Amino acid sequence: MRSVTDPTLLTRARNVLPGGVNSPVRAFRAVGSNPFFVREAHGAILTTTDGDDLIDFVMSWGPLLLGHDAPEVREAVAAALTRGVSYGAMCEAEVELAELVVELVPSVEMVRFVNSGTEATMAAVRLARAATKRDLVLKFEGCYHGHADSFLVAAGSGVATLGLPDSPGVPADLARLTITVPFNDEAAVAAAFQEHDQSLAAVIVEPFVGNAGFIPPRPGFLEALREHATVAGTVLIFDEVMTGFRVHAGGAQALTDVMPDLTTMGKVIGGGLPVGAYGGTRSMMELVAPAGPVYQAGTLSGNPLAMAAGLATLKAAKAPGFHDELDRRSSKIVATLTARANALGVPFSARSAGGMWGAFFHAGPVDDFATAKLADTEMYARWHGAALERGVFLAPSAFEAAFVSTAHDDDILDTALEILADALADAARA
Ligand code: KE4
Repeated sequence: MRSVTDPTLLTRARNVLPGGVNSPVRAFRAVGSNPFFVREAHGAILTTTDGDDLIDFVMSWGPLLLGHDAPEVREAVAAALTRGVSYGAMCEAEVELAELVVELVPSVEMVRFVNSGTEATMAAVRLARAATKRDLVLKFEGCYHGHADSFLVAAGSGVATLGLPDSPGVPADLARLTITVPFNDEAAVAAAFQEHDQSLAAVIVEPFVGNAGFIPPRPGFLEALREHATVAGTVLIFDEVMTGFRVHAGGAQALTDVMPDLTTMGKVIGGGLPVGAYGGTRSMMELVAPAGPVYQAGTLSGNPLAMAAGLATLKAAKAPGFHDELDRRSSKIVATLTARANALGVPFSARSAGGMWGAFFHAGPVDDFATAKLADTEMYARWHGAALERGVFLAPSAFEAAFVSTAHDDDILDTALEILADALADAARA
C-alpha cells in the first residue's frame, strides 16, 4: 500500500496552518484524501517525504514549463543569489524580463511586475476602472482570477472545488459590481453588454479556461468579446496567468490572434518563483503610478531571484518548435486516455492546448461551467486516488487543468499513460 501522507507532519501542519495548507486546493478535500508532503522534485518527478516518486502533472499549477529543478533556472537563480536576494531598487534583470515579455506577447507594449497572479488581476481591473471611469466588471462562471474580492463571484478553481461561489467576507456592494455569464455563451455576453453597455469597465476572461477543468473557447467566442468590448469602450482583459507562455510563446492571444487591451500574467513568467505581471498598450500602462495616477506597488516586485528564474524560463520557451513539442505531448495524453475510456465505456472528454490539458468524466463537449459541474467528480476522485497509488499525481480537484513540461519525455509519458489507463479501469470498476 503506497503511503503518500506523512501523518505526523500533517498533524503539525493542521495545528498551525488553516486546513494544514497554504492554498486550499492542496488539501485534497475535493478528492477525499489527505495531502502528501514533498521532499524534493526534479524534472517531471516529485519525491514525497515517504520517499515515493510521483510523475507530476500539476507542476506547481503551471509555472514549471521546463520541469522541476530545471538546470537553466537553477543556475540562473544560483548566480543571482551571489548578488543578494532583494534590493528595493531597480536592477537590470527587471528591464530585461520586461523587454522579453514585450517581445513575446503581441498586445503588450509595457508591463508592470507584481508578485502573484492575484495582484496582477487586481491591478488590471483597477486600471480598467480608472481608464474608463466605470465600475462594473464582467467575468465568466467558473473562471478564476485569483482571490481578490471582486473575483470571488462564481469563481472556479479552489472556490468551485470548495463550493464557495461567493466567499464570506466579500461585501455585497462589491460583489454587485461583478457580473457573471456563462463562458462560451455569445448570446449571454451580448445581453450583458445590452443591459450594462456604458457601465462596463472591463471584461476579464481566461481565454482558455483552466480553473473549471480545461475548457477551450468555441470558435468566434473570443472574437465576439473583442468586438463587444471595442464597441462599448470596455477594457478586454485576457487573464493569461495560466495560458501565458504555455499554450504558445505569446500566450492565447498569439494562438487565437485576438488582441486584448490588458493581459495579466503569472506562473510561467516567474519560472516557479513568485512573479505576476500586467501589461498592455503604452497609453493604458502609462496611467499606472508613478507615470500616472493609478496606484499599485509592491515590496518584492521585480525581485532579482524571481526575475532570473523567469528570464531563464522564457528564453528557453522562445526556441523554435518549443510549444509544438509541448502540444504533441499533451495531444498524446488526450488521445491515449480517450481511447482507453472509450474502450471501457466510460463517459470521458479530454482536450488540450500547448502544454495544458484536461479531462472530464462526461461525454462532452464540456463548453461551460454548468456542464463541467455535471461531470462525475466521484469518478474523478477515484481516478485521482488510483493514479496516486501507482505513482502519478493529477490535480486533486476535477476543476483544474493538467500541465506538461519539457521534462515529460516520451518514456515518462508512456509510463504515466499506462498507470493512468490502469487507474481508469480501477475507477470504472468501483
Ligand atoms: P495566484 O495569485 O495564485 O498566483 O494567481 C491567481 C490566478 C489568476 N488567474 C488564473 C487564470 C489562475 O489560474 C490563477 C491561479 N491558479 C490556481 C490554479 N487553478 C492556483 C493554485 C492555487 O490556488 O493553489
